[in-house]
Amino acid sequence: RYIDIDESGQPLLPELVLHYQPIMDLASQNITGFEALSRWQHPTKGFMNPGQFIAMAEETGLIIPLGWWILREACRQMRHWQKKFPDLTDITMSVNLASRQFTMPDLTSSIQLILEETKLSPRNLKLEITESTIMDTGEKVTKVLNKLRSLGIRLAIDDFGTGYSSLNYLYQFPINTLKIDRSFVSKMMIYPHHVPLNKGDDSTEIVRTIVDLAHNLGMDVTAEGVETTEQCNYLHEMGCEYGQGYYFSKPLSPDAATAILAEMS
Ligand code: G
Ligand code: G
Ligand code: MN
Ligand code: NA
Repeated sequence: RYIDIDESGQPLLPELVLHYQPIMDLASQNITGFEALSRWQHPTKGFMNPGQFIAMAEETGLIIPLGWWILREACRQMRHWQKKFPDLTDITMSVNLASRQFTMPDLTSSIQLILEETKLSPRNLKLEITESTIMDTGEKVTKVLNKLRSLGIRLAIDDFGTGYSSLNYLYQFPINTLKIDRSFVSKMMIYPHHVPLNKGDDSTEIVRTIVDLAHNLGMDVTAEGVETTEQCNYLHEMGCEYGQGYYFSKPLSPDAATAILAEMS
């Protein structure tokens, strides 16, 4: 079996749950998708931050079975929502792929099995791979990305702007979306409300440059960490297509996300 979990489909860690953060179309203000984010409610230690336990799971190798469970659960949830709300044909589920998952030799066949098992169409799945994972993977990265795209899955580069992208590579990659890291979004000094003290304090031109770069390479853009109306409007004016952040919604429990979808349809 490709996933090391018991037959009931329960995760290795019963306290692991997925929450779902809406990703909004900045023009229509509709939900275009969700990002699945892992949450670990430890029975005695309380809430554990995914930044910590994902890094630990990467070190120990546990990320492999855990990552497959996360992917399958997110696909299952999206398929469930599509059955419940038949209008949701274009909505996408974004799932983070850890570096160790991305470099697995059976990556594409395992993903294909999960899609077949959950009956989710590949066009409704978007994999988020960080800029550093993509740039650190070496020669075979283009082949892996092309294979994933040929299945019909969509691809996003996560945390864009924090790593060191080679533009020579970037333009060859079959990427659909650049996700601008939230550190750049939060440091946009938007006139006339914020006047930067020093030139380096204002990331507005970095954000504009990333948006233009993405469009010139045929990619669309999602801004992370949108927290204010001003950021939302300004990003939309710059041509950024999608936004995600506390301004729209925090990551939601499955029930809370279901309630929002019910309201929409
Ligand atoms: O949800 P939160 O902002 O606390 O997440 C912190 C970090 O953990 C983010 O970088 C996010 O991408 C990562 N993360 C959350 N869930 C997952 C997951 O299911 N898989 C992987 N690989 N990373 C995740
Ligand atoms: O690295 P990644 O993009 O996967 O991280 C997503 C993380 O960002 C999640 O842990 C989520 O909780 C967090 N997040 C989502 N929206 C916001 C926001 O508006 N502000 C801040 N500070 N964090 C956010
Ligand atoms: Mn992400
Ligand atoms: Na990010």
